[in-house]
Amino acid sequence: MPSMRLFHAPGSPYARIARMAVIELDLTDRVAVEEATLRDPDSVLLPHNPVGRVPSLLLDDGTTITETTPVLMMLDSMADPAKRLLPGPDAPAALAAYGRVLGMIDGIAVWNRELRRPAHERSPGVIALETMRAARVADILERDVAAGGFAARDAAWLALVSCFGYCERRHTMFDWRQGRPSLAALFDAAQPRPSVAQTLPPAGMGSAAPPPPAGRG
Ligand SMILES: N[C@@H](CCC(=O)N[C@@H](CS)C(=O)NCC(=O)O)C(=O)O
Repeated sequence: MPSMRLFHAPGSPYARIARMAVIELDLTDRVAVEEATLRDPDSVLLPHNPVGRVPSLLLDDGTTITETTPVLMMLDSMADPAKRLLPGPDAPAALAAYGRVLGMIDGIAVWNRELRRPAHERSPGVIALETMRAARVADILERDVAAGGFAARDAAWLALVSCFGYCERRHTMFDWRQGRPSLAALFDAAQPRPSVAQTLPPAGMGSAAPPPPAGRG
């Protein structure tokens, strides 16, 4: 019986990184992955984590770790050292790649949240800023992947696959594949891997979700 609980929401790109990590690190028999509702006063998560965000990892001594990177640190510490996902300061390029993708997810999350507001509450300024940020970072990621980056299956790779998996299914407004063939190829090649295939987010983001472009989804 798993003694730890990883709370997640199926659509969360952050929680997906942690869910993928549990599979990549062979921790499925030690960590139970449980769905939690978000922004819900009755959520199973709140008694353990007042922040109320996923991923959250509840340890067997009652400690709850919140935020993706600390959760990954804990999961890494439980795994075979040869499989560890988080780069250390001795690998600054890998650390930079991981941070860059996390920053991209933050921007996409803000953009997506803005689109889910009623039309009269949306900020065109925020949408314009996040649209530009996402395109700018994705262009650099395309360059990085074309130059051989993201070849290792580390935390940056998990974050990259989760980020664009979110765009692909829940933020279809962003046509991230356009002009980014290396990124698209890396993403497509990742799909059969069990950690990816078993954690696909549901399609759609609610009533404001634009339909995916023809031929996708
Ligand atoms: N900085 C956090 C972000 C996590 C996050 O924002 N998760 C979202 C789901 S994508 C959440 O739990 N939202 C619930 C809320 O904001 O109340 C991390 O790295 O884990």
